[in-house]
Order: sequence, then structure tokens, then C-alpha cells
Amino acid sequence: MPGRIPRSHPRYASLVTREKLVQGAKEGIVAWEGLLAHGRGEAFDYLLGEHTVPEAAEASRATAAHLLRAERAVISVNGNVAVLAPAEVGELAAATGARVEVNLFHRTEERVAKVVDLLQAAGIPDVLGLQATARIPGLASDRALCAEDGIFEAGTVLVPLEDGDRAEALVAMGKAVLAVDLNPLSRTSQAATVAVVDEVTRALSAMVRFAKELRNDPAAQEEALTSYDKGDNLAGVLRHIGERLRLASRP
Ligand code: PTJ
Repeated sequence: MPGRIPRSHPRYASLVTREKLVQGAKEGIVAWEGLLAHGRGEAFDYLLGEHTVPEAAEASRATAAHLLRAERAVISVNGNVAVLAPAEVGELAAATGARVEVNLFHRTEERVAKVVDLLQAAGIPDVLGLQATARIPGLASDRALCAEDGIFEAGTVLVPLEDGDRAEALVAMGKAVLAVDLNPLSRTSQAATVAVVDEVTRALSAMVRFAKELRNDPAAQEEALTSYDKGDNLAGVLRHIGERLRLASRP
């Protein structure tokens, strides 16, 4: 519980975030494996300096432009994202007109229902995912189960904290796949159309700000899309990590 963590602790925010996820796991919202995934994310965030690097902001701006221009866009939500950033998911859906769908890797009907409830309690009205009416082709895991009028038919899908298999399968379906993943080397980051290498709460907040800024400005939306180059962007992120390691290891 956050109450047990002293506010004076130098890593207070990080400990509170961990506690939220542990509590979410105890309540059956976060998969136990989600705790391991968070640890991996934290390690990359540490290497990045625990802030949004300029390349991540640029990728979040391109993501906002994609969502605004899409005819049908869906924000895919798993257990970790639901616990860490429910308000931000709702704000981004409202700002862009995207729909929200719960899609789980470690899927049980009970956990889907709990995640849907959490998102509805956060004020998101029309959450998809309870009825799995379609399958993503070429994907053996339960991640393939999705809503026909949601992820299956969407042209654009935002996939925070994704596993690489589904990102690749969605790209193979011809969709624009917008990923948020702190690991710039993951298969998800490599496969995605846009790869935002940032912590999910910071990334979604930035996307909300950019969506509001770009909403009535088609020329700026176009510029956000054309100026983004994924290869250059990821190379820039890796340079930040390399530079931090180089400085820290100077004798
Ligand atoms: O709720 P479920 O059943 O759908 O399961 C969700 C997890 C996250 C367990 C599932 O999608 C999974 O196993 O994911 P992976 O393959 O472990 O990948 C998660 C990626 O997210 C890793 O590359 C992490 O670095 C990254 N990550 C973890 N926490 C964050 C993050 N990226 C951004 N923000 C975070 N807070």
C-alpha cells in the first residue's frame, strides 16, 4: 500500500507504481507475468534516465496524428496498462475518437471482465473485448481472440506493452501498429509502424496533449507523420542509452 512507503524515499514514485501493480495482481487484474514485464521496463527506463527523450516525444506526436487520421482506431489494453494508466487511456480515446478494447495475453474470461470493469469505473463508456468474435490470423495464443468490430476491423491499433507475436501479426494484416515499449530492441518495437520508447503513463499523457494540439490542424498532422522515421528514431533512443552508459563508465 502507498501508505506504507515513506514519501521521503528517493524512489517513492517507482515504489508506488510497483505497489499498484502488486495490488492489481492480487486482485486478479494484472497477470503475475505482468510484474516481470514491469521489471524489464523499469530497467530500460533507468537506462533512459526515467524521462521522455525527444525521440519518444516525436513518436508520441506521430502516434497522435495516426489516431486522429484513422477511420477506425482501437487502443488495446492489457492488465498492466489498465492499472497504470486508466485515466490516460480514457482521455486519449476521447481526444481521438479511438475505441478501447481489452485484449489479454494471459487470457481468462474472469480477468477480461475485471479489466473491463476497471476501465468503465475510470469513465470509459463503451469498452470492447468481453465478446471475442474474431481471431487474428497466424497467432496461436489467446492474444488472437478479439472483437470483430474492434481490433479485427480497425486500420490502426495502439498496442502498449505488447508481445512481439501479435505486433507482427497485426502488421501482417495491413494495420498501422503503434507500440509503446521501453525496450527499443524488442520485436514489438522492431515490428511496429511507430515505436514509442517511453514509460506508458508518460507516453499516453504526451499523446493526449499532442492529440489536442493537432486535432484541428491537418497540415500539422501530415507533418507529424512524414517527419517521423522509425529507424532514425530508434537509433536516436539507443544513442541516449549509449551516451548515459559511456558517461557513467568514464574513469
Ligand atoms: O495482461 P496480459 O495478460 O495481456 O499480459 C501483459 C504482459 C505485459 C504480461 C504481456 O503483454 C507480456 O508478456 O509482455 P512482454 O512480452 O513481457 O513485453 C512487455 C514489454 O513492455 C517489455 O518489452 C517491457 O520492457 C515493456 N514495459 C514494461 N513495463 C512498461 C513497458 N513499457 C512501457 N511502460 C511500462 N510501464
